[in-house]
Amino acid sequence: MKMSIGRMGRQLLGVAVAGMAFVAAGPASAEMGQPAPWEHTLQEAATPVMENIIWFHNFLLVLITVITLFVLALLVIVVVKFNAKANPVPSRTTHNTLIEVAWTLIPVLILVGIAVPSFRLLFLELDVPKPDLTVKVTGKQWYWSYGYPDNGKFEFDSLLDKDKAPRLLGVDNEMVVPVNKVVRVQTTGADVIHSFAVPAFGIKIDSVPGRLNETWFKATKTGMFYGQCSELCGKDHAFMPIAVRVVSDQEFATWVEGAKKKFATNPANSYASAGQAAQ
Ligand SMILES: [Cu+2]
Repeated sequence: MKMSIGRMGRQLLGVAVAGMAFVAAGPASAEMGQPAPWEHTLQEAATPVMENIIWFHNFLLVLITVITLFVLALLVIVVVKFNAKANPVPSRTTHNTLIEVAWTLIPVLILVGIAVPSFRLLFLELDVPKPDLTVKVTGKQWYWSYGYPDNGKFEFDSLLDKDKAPRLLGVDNEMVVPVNKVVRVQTTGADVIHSFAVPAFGIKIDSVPGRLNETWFKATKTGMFYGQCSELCGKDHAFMPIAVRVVSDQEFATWVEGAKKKFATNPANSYASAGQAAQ
């Protein structure tokens, strides 16, 4: 099979153009809160924290690009202008006070410029605002359990549903939270270390046995948001997705009422019903 260079070039160009069109269309056609084909950016933000993470990411990307291009330009100048052929008699200069002060001070200023927004973001992530509700998330081999201590103390398990879309992300019982409310997530591990992560919310926190870790999110958009266990926890680590459904206040109240009844027979809830009976 012989192919002329010109024809092969045209075909390659066609493939490249089609590929680029696909990349451009990918994220636009993708649903929020889940990965998309050909995705090359971060998932669209659904919380103020994630908006800040995306801003910081883009800020650093511009900064390192400019620095890398600057260093590359210096290298090219040195290679072209000062090689033995172009510059047979080298200069004997060893010190230049101005340039030495500059190459010390400018990097310091750049680092301070990175540190300020970096620490601001860290405080935003780690300083939990006054929560509207708490969800206790327990990582287990290999599924998640969600408890609602503020809304009737029920708890339920959330397992992968193989027949549910999106593939390997759909679950039988989703975690449900109200929109525009500060949700405090308290997480622990029942057996080994797991990690609770939802990219669109900008959260990822280890679920460690014998320890209660805390994070928070305030989802500003309704819909389904997916994440995965992000700490290698055993053979089914890849099959314990996190599915969060963000709904209106009213829908949340309705769901709580239904969930209290639906999960009443869950053995994990015996402590809650015992507590209620005593009251
Ligand atoms: Cu896990």
